[in-house]
Amino acid sequence: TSDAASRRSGGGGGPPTEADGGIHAKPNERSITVDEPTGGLTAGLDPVVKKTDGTWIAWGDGDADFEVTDEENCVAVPPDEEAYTLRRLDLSEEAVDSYYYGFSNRVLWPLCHGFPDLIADRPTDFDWYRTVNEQFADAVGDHADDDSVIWLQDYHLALAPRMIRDSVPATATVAHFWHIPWPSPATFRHCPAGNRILEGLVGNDLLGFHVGTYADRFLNCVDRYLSGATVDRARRTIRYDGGMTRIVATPMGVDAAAYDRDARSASVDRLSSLFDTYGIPETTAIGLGLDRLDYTKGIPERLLAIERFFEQHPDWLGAFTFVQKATPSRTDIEAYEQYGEHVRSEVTRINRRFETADWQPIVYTEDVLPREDLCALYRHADVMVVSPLVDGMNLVAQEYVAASVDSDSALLLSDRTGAHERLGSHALTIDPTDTDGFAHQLERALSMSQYERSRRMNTLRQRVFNGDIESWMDTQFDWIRRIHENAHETTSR
Ligand code: GDG
Repeated sequence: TSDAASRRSGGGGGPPTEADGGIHAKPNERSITVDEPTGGLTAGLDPVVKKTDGTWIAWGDGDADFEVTDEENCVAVPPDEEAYTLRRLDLSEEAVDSYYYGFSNRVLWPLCHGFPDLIADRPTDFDWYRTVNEQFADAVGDHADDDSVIWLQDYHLALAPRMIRDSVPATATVAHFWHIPWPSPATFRHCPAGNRILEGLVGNDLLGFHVGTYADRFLNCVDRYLSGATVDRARRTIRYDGGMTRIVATPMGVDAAAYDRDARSASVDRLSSLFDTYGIPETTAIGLGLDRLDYTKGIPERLLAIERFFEQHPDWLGAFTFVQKATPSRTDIEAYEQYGEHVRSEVTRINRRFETADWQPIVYTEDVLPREDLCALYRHADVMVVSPLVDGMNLVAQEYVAASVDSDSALLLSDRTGAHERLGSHALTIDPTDTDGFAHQLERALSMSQYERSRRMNTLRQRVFNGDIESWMDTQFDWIRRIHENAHETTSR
């Protein structure tokens, strides 16, 4: 980790709600317990912030279920280590509806994932988005000094960087990581208040994306839509209003060593009881899907491919079971509610078509699995199917590889994920909308020789271990350190 700054403040837009997963501090007698997060952002960042001894600022819905330790609504977490300070911004129901379920997830999420038809721009949502970004900027101001590094996360905070930049000392560094894709200029055109979003983001000293394509699309959007900005594509820098923003592509990894360790210690008993609970016959080959119920994740397309696979290869009936774990998410938004209904009805339809008295082709659950069970399933699954229509990175693919300690399984990976840039050449690539090609790759994965499976998996494992969460964090903080030192040198001259 970096020692660039003596004090770090993180701005986390990711909400600590059940929907996306998060850090839940709960009363347990007089102590606090911290649940495992189930959203990619929080799952990835929790270990990072633990190492920085900083302040994590995140919003809550005003229903804090833990006692705050001071007037700034701060609490030390995790309680046994006190590794960082969590500061909660309590938002009203109306603010949550407009800021989170509104502009963040009815506008920016569909826009950035290339679903402009799903954009629903309700009248006051942008105003609330701006107000909550201001609240974050103010809270950062309470903790920042001239040596601070402020690290913002994700699309919930696009306006805050400029607000922070204008209010903290010039030597403080403002960095941001955008966890989802960035759209092409043709799609970005649909963004309400698009100018304000771009202007907000170029308030950062550093802006990171998972892959070069998103970084380049951002530069193209700024070049096209933000007048007064000077874009240097070769250096990936933007000059605007006297400041400079560096754009970088730094793919996020997972805590590979921890998944490896937990998969090795996953007991056979644990797996058996999991199979018992869900009625999975122990003798069948297992396929696994693990996603939030989100229209970007390609779950219905996956189910169609599984149906096609059984149609074309009836010898696998009763010999292959697909386990789909789906986490309901953002259910206040109609598109998500409808998506969930569609997925459930497709599972029922396909099961009715093929099931027998003692076997179901698709075992579907929305239960949150404890990490031990997740690692046991990752290790045991013969094929992991990661088939989003578009996904910024996708951590599940990398977790699966890290947990595949026996190197005897295969990964089917959509070419529309950030993860594909790193893992594509040794995973089995799929176009999620090509049902026949998808079904073919599934059959190929299941009938592949042990030699080829382990050759591919060993290479995947090397890549995931080499680009783990720690190396992602080191790369981010190397950039931050450079920018931070440069700012200090410039002001002391
Ligand atoms: C966003 C971007 C990007 C899921 N179910 C359970 C569980 N999980 C954990 C997984 C994984 C995480 O949730 C999901 O992460 P993803 O990366 O797959 O997806 P998003 O939530 O969409 O994340 C994505 C990410 O941010 C990081 O930048 O990769 O592109 O969309 O960690 O393991 N964990 C447990 N039980 C479950 O039932 N314990």
